[in-house]
Amino acid sequence: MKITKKLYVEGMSCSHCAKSVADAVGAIPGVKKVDVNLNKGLATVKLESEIADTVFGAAITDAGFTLKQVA
Ligand SMILES: [Cu+2]
Repeated sequence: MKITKKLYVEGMSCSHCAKSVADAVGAIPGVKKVDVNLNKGLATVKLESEIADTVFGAAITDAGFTLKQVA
């Protein structure tokens, strides 16, 4: 099973922020791949299984950013 989700993240202002988000989201078990687009404030994740939005939200909050929306 392959799942792709788009995480809209608020607060990223530079490449270091983007890397922090990529690392935080990438560390969640079940996340296969993360691509962060800084300009769009978007992290595209590929998952091996379903992960609750709240799990992404917690990881992103811990990294110092805000998850606005999941699509
Ligand atoms: Cu930054």
